[in-house]
Amino acid sequence: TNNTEESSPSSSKKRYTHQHDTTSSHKKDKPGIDVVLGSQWGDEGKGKLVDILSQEYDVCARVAGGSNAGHTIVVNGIKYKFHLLPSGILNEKATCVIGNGVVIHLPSFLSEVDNLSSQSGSNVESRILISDRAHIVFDFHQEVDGVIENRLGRNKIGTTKKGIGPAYASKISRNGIRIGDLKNWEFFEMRFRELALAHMRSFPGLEIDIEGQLMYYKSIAQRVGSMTTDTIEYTNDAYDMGKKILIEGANATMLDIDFGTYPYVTSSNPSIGSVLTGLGVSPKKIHGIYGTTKAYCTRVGEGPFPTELERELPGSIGEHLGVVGAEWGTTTGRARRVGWLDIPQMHYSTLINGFTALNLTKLDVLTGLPEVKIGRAYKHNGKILNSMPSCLKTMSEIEVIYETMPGWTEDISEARKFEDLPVNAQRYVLRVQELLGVPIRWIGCGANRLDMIDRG
Ligand code: 2SA
Ligand code: GDP
Ligand code: MG
Repeated sequence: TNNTEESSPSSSKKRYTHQHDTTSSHKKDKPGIDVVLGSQWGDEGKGKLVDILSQEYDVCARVAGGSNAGHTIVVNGIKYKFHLLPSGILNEKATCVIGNGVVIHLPSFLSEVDNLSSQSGSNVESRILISDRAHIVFDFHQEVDGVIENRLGRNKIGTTKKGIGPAYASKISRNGIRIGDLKNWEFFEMRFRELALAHMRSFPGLEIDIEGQLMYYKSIAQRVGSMTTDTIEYTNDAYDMGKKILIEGANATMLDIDFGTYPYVTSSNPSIGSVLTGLGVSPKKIHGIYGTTKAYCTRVGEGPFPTELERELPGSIGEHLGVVGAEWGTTTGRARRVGWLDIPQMHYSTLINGFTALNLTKLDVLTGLPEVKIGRAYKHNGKILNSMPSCLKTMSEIEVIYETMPGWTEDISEARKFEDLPVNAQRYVLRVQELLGVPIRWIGCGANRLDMIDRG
């Protein structure tokens, strides 16, 4: 069974009876928890790094967001797309945890599990643990997401319509329903009826088949229950046992409800804070914080994007980045907006997350451009800005000062060492590293698992 209460009673007890376990002999050897985060507006290629790194980890966890996220991984030419499953699921030795900070649409989750089980021919389900405290996204949350977007009209956020905002709204307004509630059917049923009725009252015209939904949830309750556990206990026990834990960030810092370009953001905290609030671990346990950064920039959905380029113009740089980079949403298929790398934005993201190393992805997409630009500074009303403006109006009026570097034409997909890169590509990477003051450890040279330079 996956149930922590049954599988590790001694370790749970130990934590409460010996709160200050500083004598533990393996303490100094503990590897700590490493985190992969999105540093821009998402789709930087977090999934690929998590897939590669996860081979070395025992536990791989998701801590925020829901099925809005889309992580594409290419292994031996086979494409895998994950939304709720952590990308570490491809490592058959890893246990995957879906933390309390995640919001879960169970029909999507179960079909993702079933698809991967048949695709991989292995029992994926036995390696998944879902937090009993994670909130449920219902079908009506998804419908409401669409209704709200329609109401906003031209001011729409451009959400994925996966019900993320409405589900977090239920959570924050304290009438949400959690995965663990499925283990107590009467309570679940009562809460579901109340929540559904409240939504029908707030959104006239919204129809919810309450009895049909209850039948569905009753039919899956046992299956979900077998994956449900107290993941706080599980994760902290795993840490105490010296197991290596990797966290896969979903979405990204500029989409953070607090730090992003509000209101054009998602409804969670996809930056470093979600590791603590979305999994229940102490910051003392965090070790590596790996920021994933595209060698250029993309954004899907509405909202400010200072370094944006025109994508639709035939023969333009924007078209090159969009087409060569295959920049279409993993979840919705929407064309992603594209632009140059934005240093002020990256400074802001580095400040918030404290990256210990960067993963610079999709460098290969810049190949063939005669010149490569870097957004170096923001100017507003003739003055250079020293911080990220919070005001949308200011953001939309920003002028970006660029630095231009010569491009390269050589194919870099086979590069496996930094020295394999053409000199101009090396210069670009080193310049970005210099501007950000964070070591660029990994460099992405293609979509495949192996197309990566690790500078160690
Ligand atoms: P939501 O659905 O409420 O979270 O949308 C709010 C904003 O957050 C953006 N968002 C994303 N941005 C980039 N990638 C995401 N995942 C998919 C992908 C997106 C897709 O991997 O490509 O397929 O379109 C993601 N999820 C949410 C969203 O665009 C809104 O701006
Ligand atoms: P995530 O949400 O951050 O995990 O990123 P997505 O999977 O949504 O989008 C990144 C896309 O870029 C995926 O299609 C990846 O297969 C692809 N990708 C990742 N790294 C590289 C790279 O270095 N080069 C190229 N060409 N593609 C990459
Ligand atoms: Mg994505």
